Amino acid sequence: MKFDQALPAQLRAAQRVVVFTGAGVSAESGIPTFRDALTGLWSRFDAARLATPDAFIDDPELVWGWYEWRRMQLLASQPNLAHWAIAQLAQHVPKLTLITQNVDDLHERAGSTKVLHLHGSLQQPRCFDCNEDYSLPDAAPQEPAEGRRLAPPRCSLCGGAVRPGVVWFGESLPVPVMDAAFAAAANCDLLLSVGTSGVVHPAAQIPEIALRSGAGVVHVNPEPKALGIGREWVLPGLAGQVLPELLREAFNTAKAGGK
Ligand code: BV8
Ligand code: ZN
Repeated sequence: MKFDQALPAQLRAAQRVVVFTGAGVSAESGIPTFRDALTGLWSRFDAARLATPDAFIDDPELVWGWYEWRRMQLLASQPNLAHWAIAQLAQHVPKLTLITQNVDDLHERAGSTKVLHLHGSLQQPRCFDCNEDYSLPDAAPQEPAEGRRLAPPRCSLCGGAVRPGVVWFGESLPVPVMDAAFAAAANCDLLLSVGTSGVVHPAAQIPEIALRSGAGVVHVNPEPKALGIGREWVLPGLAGQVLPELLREAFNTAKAGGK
């Protein structure tokens, strides 16, 4: 891919870089995105119905089974070249803040640290009633026998049902994480928005916050959508191809990470 020459220079000169990722950054690891028409969870399940507190109250076994199935998929997947490139970028810029909407741990497994998880994580289940943390067994969850149903474990403190440690629709994002993410977006020189459809709020406001504070924003997506405000670059393509190439152009890096 040929980049507009100003972009690698902008990345080299940037003092404070934010990388903001969505489900698309994990797509090349085999994790279906929410809205991908072919494989997206949205089409296979009614994710909007399952990713809510009411669905869990209604049918805890269906919801817990779905999340354990997703966690099992995650245990069987690896970070892809996009995750490795983002972890490598942190070595080349003075300050990098990584904000993700994803509930997987692929950024951490590629070496990124202090990841701001706006929508929580599959790795941190807790009691639905008293919020007591629950530590997951090391072994992969068994594929639920009849399709996706699985009884959630019970809380050791109060006996309540254990729920996934994610932010469901209608639930507030963790305020300290959201504040840190919004502040980083408002104070950066350059924001890379990677693999997000920009549909879910309030996370979707992050690229606009960066643009309105004078930062440049780079959209990396096979179907990129510019916001039409301020300095934007639109890089149509897969994150696992575009990001390593951008780093090579900007910092003359070798192929990042991976086996
Ligand atoms: C809240 C955890 C208030 C669960 C998730 C304002 C306007 C409109 C609606 C609202 C609004 N404010 C609030 C709402 C309601 C709602 C909302 O946004 N609804 C949407 C659907 C309209 N928001 C909420 O409910 C939020 N809470 O506002 O609470 C409040 C305040 C105080 C007190 C109480 C309440 C909570 C939202 C969090 C929901 N939880 N995840 C789970 O994972 O099961 S969101 C879920 O969607 C995932 O986290 C996912 O990451 C996220 C966003 O989607 P994307 O990441 O963008 O993924 P998507 O599939 O959409 O797109 C993938 C993209 O990748 C595509 O563009 C594709 O082209 C691209 N791609 C594909 N392959 C690649 C690629 N890109 C690069 N490389 C590739 N290889
Ligand atoms: Zn409890």
